[in-house]
Amino acid sequence: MADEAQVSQVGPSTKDMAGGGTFVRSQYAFGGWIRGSGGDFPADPGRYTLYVSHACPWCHRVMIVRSLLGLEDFLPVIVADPIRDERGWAFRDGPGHTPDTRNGLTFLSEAYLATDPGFVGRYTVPAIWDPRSRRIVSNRFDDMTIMLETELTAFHRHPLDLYPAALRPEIDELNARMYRMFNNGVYRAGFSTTQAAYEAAYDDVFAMLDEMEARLARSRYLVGNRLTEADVHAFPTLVRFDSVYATHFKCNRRRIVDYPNLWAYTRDLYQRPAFGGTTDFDHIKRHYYMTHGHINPTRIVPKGPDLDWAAPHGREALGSG
Ligand SMILES: N[C@@H](CCC(=O)N[C@@H](CS)C(=O)NCC(=O)O)C(=O)O
Repeated sequence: MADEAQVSQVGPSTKDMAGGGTFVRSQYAFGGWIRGSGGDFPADPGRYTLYVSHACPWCHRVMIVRSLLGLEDFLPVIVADPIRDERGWAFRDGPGHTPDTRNGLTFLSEAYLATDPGFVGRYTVPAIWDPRSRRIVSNRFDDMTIMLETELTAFHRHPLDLYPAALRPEIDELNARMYRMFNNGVYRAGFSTTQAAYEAAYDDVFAMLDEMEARLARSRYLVGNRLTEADVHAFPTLVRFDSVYATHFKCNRRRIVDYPNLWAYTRDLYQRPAFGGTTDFDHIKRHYYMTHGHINPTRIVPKGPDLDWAAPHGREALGSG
């Protein structure tokens, strides 16, 4: 547990809000790619460090893909303390996190300011750091999974095509909609400062969940009845939903356990090491409930819910492994 005295309560600042009380996620600063051959950032195993928080759903996607493809040795990880104060993400000892034993950073801000001394945005995870050029390669979470899947095939220890060429248009279309309505929709609901902005986000979240529930009645996976980038995008928000978003972000029309197909689908994925093994409910719950003091000023972390993640999901009958 972090030293509570030094923790302030951090939420979105006015620069994150558009007119009408709507939360707008900040834009990416660094969009470099580690390339299979050539380029500024060559594919050198063990050279780069991936900085993550286990609380963060965008980091979770990268962690899932890294594990599914067996890229752990290629891309070592340092995990931040889930409690973030106004200095941003920090690397120190605590349950499930450590000091930065690879590059010696105390705060993620040091990497941002080394890359661009004039940087004035938010210091966000996930971020990939190159110690050789002392630059952040990328903090674009949506690029990162595609980069691991398509540029680093020579290093995949578990060959698996999560982004098949024939399915890319459908995956890209669904992912863009899921991002707007669901993955970022829960944040728009939770960080809204007007009733109207909150209700518009809430309606988007549940419209998207209804659509996903209908798709998953017919098919084990979201696209092409095989595991793809679309499932990797959906899972981090689904797995956090009942523990955090339904309460903390007021997305309370239904819980995931109330949707038979979505709940079984989320368990189906959770029961695989790349999904369940990268999910840390302690970091997730302490981060949201203790870092957003404008939403939860007491910083009390709910004990529940009790969810049976090991219950049989019964989805094998829908086909594809
Ligand atoms: N890098 C992405 C966003 C990733 C992101 O928002 N990460 C959150 C954690 S889930 C973060 O690091 N926030 C730090 C902050 O807001 O100060 C972007 O720029 O849109």
